[in-house]
Amino acid sequence: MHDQNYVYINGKFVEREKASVSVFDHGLLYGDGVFEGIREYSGIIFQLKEHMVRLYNSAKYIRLPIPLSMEEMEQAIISVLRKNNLKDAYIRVVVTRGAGDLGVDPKLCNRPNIFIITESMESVLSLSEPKVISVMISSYRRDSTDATSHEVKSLNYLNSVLAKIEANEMEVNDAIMLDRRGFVSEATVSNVFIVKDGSVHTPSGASGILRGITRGRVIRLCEELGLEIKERDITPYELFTADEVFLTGTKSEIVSVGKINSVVIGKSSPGPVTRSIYRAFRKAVSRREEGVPAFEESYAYRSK
Ligand code: PXG
Repeated sequence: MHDQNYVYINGKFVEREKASVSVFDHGLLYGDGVFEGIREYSGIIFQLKEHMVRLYNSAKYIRLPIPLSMEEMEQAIISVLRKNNLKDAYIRVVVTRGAGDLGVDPKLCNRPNIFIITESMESVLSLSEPKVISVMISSYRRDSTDATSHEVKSLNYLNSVLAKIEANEMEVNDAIMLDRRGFVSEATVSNVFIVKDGSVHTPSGASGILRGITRGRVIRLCEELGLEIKERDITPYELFTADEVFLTGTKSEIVSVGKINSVVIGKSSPGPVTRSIYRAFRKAVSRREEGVPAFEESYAYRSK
């Protein structure tokens, strides 16, 4: 960890240990807010524009007006990476409803809080092969699209936290949740892909997934690699009998699933299609055109 790490809070840099918000913040009291998890690889903020669009759409859905323009938010992210001199980092952008009273009504919260936390993070993509993990099917169903939908990247993550606790109790790495209908949805903080007979399949928005930025990039990579890719409903049977299963997410990047419950997936993990997607993703992450550079002068943050 960087020994002088600053957090951006509402336009100011605050030392990590001193960074705090009110106990009356509805983000804390009710999970009322939105966030993004973003990666910077070799000074390039990977898919920054896509993350910004998702953040502002999440905020729109929960009727939370963000008091910064998208451009100002990008500049704020760049400023804190520069301040902490981080070239390979994980970036957490959080916008909460702000302080109100103890009631649930957000009307009394008139000043959203914006904070940006950055940490140095090495990529697992330095490994030549994807990591292999074991997962379980969670007994918790994914929140549906007409409930606290994970299409919104909100601070309301209890559904994932409970599934993760269950995975910890069962001594596996993660849990895959099914949607209300019984189709495969997603893992706690990553999207699911299966490979069958050389083609790639991933659940669609109908199963209440967060439309992951990594998922989106992997779908395009499949197209670039000439692989057939389909977004559709996937049954637990198809998951267990797939040739390969892998998960995608900003933090975990691409990981291969070797076992679900006690069932071994495919012939070997990681399988050949997962490996080729992983290799292509590895090449993509630090390409200049895949994101926004944090350390080029034209993007310099001008503090007032
Ligand atoms: N589904 C959910 C529910 C998520 O929270 C993803 C999929 C993957 O999306 P991206 O855009 O990252 O490809 C996420 C990712 C973590 C962490 O520790 C990740 C997320 C949220 C909180 C923590 O990896 N979101």
